[in-house]
Amino acid sequence: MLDKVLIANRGEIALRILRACKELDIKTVAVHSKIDADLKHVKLADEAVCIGPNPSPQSYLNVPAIISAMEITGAQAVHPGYGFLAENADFAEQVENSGFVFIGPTADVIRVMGDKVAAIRAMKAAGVPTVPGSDGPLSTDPAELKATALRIGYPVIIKAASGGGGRGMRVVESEQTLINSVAITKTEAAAAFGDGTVYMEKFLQNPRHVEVQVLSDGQGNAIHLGDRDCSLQRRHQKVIEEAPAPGIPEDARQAVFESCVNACIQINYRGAGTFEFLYEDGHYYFIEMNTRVQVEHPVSEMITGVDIVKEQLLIASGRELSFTQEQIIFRGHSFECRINAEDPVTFMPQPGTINAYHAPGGNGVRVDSHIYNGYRVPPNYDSLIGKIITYGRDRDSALSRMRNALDEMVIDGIKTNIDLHARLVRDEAFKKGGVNIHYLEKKLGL
Ligand code: MV4
Repeated sequence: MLDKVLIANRGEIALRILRACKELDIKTVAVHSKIDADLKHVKLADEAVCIGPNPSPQSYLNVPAIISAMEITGAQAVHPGYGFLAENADFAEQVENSGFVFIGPTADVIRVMGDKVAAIRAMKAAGVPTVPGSDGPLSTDPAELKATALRIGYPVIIKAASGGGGRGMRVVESEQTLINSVAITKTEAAAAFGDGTVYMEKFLQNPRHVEVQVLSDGQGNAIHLGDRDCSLQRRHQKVIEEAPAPGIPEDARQAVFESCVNACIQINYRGAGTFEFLYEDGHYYFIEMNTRVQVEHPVSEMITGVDIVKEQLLIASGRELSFTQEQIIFRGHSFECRINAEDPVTFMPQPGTINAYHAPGGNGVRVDSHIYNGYRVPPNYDSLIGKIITYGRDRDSALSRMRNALDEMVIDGIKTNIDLHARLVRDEAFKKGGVNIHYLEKKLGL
């Protein structure tokens, strides 16, 4: 078993990782920027090291400082959380080359998944359903581009191979704008990612975002923890997630779960991972794989009873998976509302001091948050300050617990999106389930 883990993150996920380490009797090292010295997990960790000034490039993205902190404290492994260095293959490689354990997949698997063209190729080869597309990088030959788009059928979408998460994409409605759109997307991708490689897919007009959580030990064992629906989003920022994804025929779900598990075994995947799909008209289309723990992992934990972060630590310790697929029992329904420190009208981040905080509670209510009375939300990082997660034996009871939890929660001193959530959980279409990725932006009039 690992004996000391360095947590290379901040906020609620750093606290989540600290709690999992403590349950497993693993010692913890918190690393933090100057302004983050008062973070809850920093206070609770066995050791804490300030790794640099507030801007994340100089602290949470500062690879030499993090590896030095591992050396100084004698940590054996690093948990990257999400964001920051979590999907940086070069970081994973440097960690391993320095003789430490990166809690996640191998650097080469992270690299493959970071290249969307390579990721789609690998998944298609492993039997995961993909979007009809160019099946590789686009050439610059106009005739070839036109032929590819005609074969796929308009509208098509041009995506940057190094993009992902909504960055570096352009929809093309007809041949008229095709050549120009490819050229612009290539130029933008080269500037943004240092890689102008682009590919083409059929553009799906009204899909849902459905993702599959997997755990794989890199020793030939892989399981899935079912799916999550993350369609309720604004500008590629998820707002509410739920598990399981509602209203999908059971045979189609089970088939896609099986394809994800098979793919994990085929690529010898190690750790927790997420297969992202677009789901439209009864069909799944793989778009990306995330090689990290995700913000919304708790909803999968609630319906399976599996502690995903603990499993990450056990896998990194060299253990085989604690569960077989047959031992995973799916039960009930779970929602997660992401609580952000943001202006309710402009959605701009709203840093400031929390002068009163009352967390909701009761049966089936979980709050993952690092905030406390007097905590100052710094202006330097993401505006996520916590998550309310509810569980119920069915979707309606999980949702009614969420309505109560949102009404109970008080955060004074800063603006938050709690009122937006309170409205969304009362929205008739949302209550029915299965809204698509455009629903929230349309509702907000964007
Ligand atoms: C798409 C798509 C429609 N068709 N690909 C956006 C984020 C990135 N992960 C992929 N994205 C999309 N890819 C095809 N072929 C629509 C989106 C998309 C989207 C996807 C998931 C969640 C929210 C979204 C919002 C806008 C567009």
